[in-house]
Amino acid sequence: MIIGTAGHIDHGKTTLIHALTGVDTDRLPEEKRRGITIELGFAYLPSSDGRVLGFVDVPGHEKFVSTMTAGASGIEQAVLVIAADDGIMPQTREHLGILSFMAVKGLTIALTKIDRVEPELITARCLEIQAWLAQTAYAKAAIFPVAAMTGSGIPALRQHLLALPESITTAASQGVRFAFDRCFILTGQGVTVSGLLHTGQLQVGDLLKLSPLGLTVRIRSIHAQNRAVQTTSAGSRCGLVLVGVEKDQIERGQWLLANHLPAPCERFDALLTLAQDTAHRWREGLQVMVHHGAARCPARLILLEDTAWQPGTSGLVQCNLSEPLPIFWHDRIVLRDMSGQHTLAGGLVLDVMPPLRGRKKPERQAILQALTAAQPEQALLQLLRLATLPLSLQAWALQMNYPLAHLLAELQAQTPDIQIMDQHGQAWCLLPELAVQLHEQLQAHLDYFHQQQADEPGISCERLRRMALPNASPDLFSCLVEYWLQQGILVQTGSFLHAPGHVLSLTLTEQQLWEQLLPILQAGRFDPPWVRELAEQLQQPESLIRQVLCKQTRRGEVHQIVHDLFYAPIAIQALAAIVCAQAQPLLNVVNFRNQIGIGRKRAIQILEFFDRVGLTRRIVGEGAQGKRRDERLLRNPQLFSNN
Ligand SMILES: Nc1nc2c(ncn2[C@@H]2O[C@H](COP(=O)(O)OP(=O)(O)OP(=O)(O)O)[C@@H](O)[C@H]2O)c(=O)[nH]1
Ligand SMILES: [Mg+2]
Repeated sequence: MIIGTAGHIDHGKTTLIHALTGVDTDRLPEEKRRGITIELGFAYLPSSDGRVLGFVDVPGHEKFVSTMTAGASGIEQAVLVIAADDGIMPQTREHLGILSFMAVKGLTIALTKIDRVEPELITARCLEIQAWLAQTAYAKAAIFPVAAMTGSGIPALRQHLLALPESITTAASQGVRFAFDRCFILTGQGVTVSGLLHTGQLQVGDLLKLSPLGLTVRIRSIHAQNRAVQTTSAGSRCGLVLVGVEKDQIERGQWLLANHLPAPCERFDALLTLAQDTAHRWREGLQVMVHHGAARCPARLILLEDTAWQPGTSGLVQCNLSEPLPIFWHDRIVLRDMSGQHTLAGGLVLDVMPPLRGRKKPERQAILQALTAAQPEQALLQLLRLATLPLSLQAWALQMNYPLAHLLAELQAQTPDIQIMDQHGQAWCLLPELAVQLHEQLQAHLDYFHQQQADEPGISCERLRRMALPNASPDLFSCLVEYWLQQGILVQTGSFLHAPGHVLSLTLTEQQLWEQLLPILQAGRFDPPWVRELAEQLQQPESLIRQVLCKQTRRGEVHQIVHDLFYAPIAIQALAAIVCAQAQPLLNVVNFRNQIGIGRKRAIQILEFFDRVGLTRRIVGEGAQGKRRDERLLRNPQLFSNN
């Protein structure tokens, strides 16, 4: 377990860590000369049961609050150091605020330098500290009066820290997120970074993504507490020697991420809690410095709520970062002013893919409120209750950094009637109420369409989407169509979608004529007669022949190649099979014509028909030796295979 420190300058953090562990964490010459901590320091305390406590020493100087913030990121427990002679000072307050913004769970108070004050003052300080803590989230924090120089009180504090319980998390099953605060060249080894593994498990040889750069790096070796190890898991601090990156490409504040995790984001919505003592005026467009892990980035704020924005209150905002950061759902951020003098607020990240439109609408605020739920499945369940469209579980699993299977299992355990539509691993999910509502919506639009266009056999998928559910993405809609087809709510004939009861029927005369036409077209195979020839052969008006064939085209019974030229399905299937066999993956027009044995002009007309319906796509351009290229690429080989 890692324990952070906090506290005003010179209150004795470094001396206390030395007394607890025997390690002097102020190792830089400048730190020695000035007698203050500038960079983060680390020390380890092994316990008799084999566990190791890691301490992060942070600077107390007001100029280095951002370094302290980096040190407080991702830790569970902290020791707030308060010198008995000084008492509560400005950075005591500011650091405690940062610990609570970072959601550090447990706090212990070390009242140091008690050798410098009278015993009455120690009691008075304890009372003073208790009264102050009572107004914060750490009212129950234990206070240990100590003198680091003499060792008085140190054993009791050490024992208390070693006995702190480690919380049980699911972090090990999540994707790797490793934040580093130091990078250097380790002699004889190479580029090395050291930091905290927030989630996941690391193993020598793993390939990770360096974020936000996007480079892939390999872990050559892992070093924890001065020895090489093969693996390490969430919650531990370690050093990693990397392959595949130069020293000048890495800097403190970057992350190493599991390869499947999403790209960094530039915009996110968050719930802010304003610092107790901030006098800042909160307004739309306010520029602030966002601290995330060991990274800092300027951002512009959009206030999503009409609240008072008073000290200590909370409100929803959108942060627009000047550079992308690898932020995830429920990450903690700290907001400071641009000059780096004041801590303004802390934030809980709610959505790293906020919609561009309607960001201040009440519906959106309800969604963000739902996303404040502590557990991912609780948040998703509430989102499902608010949803007007199926939810992409895949997208949420990524921004929450939870395994999809884990989320799915939790959701199904809580709501057994949840419906999952799985297409290409997308896993869209919805509650039965929404399924009914979407079905009604679909039916109303289909009924209206069939009423208005009684002569049409149905509607294309894209047109139906724009009509019935314009807010659904084409991917989601095609998944819904699949689902409705399976349920028999919707029927597909050729490329047309229609209501189950809808049939475009022929009159008796038309039906009789069709029964004569089909065998002629089938016999014509790759070169069937034109409408004019059919009219002559059957002694019928051309207009009637055309009318029947057009109607049957719409019903998917025959295919129209060009005006007045129709092919029987059997011929089209045979032609499509030739196309599929020849396209490797490109199809050459000349070869196609030679094989079917008809004129070049007709061969092209047939291929243009296949382009139109989506079997092939035409590719024109400059070929080898300056020859003009005219070829086809196969797009959807299944199109005519099961008709
Ligand atoms: N008498 C006495 N002096 C102490 C005690 N703890 C620390 N000091 C002295 O206080 C001074 C500051 O101690 P540090 O441990 O460097 O304080 P710090 O909190 O780490 O300071 P920064 O890192 O700069 O914020 C040093 O001169 C220490 O010797 C203590 O318990 N008793
Ligand atoms: Mg120090």
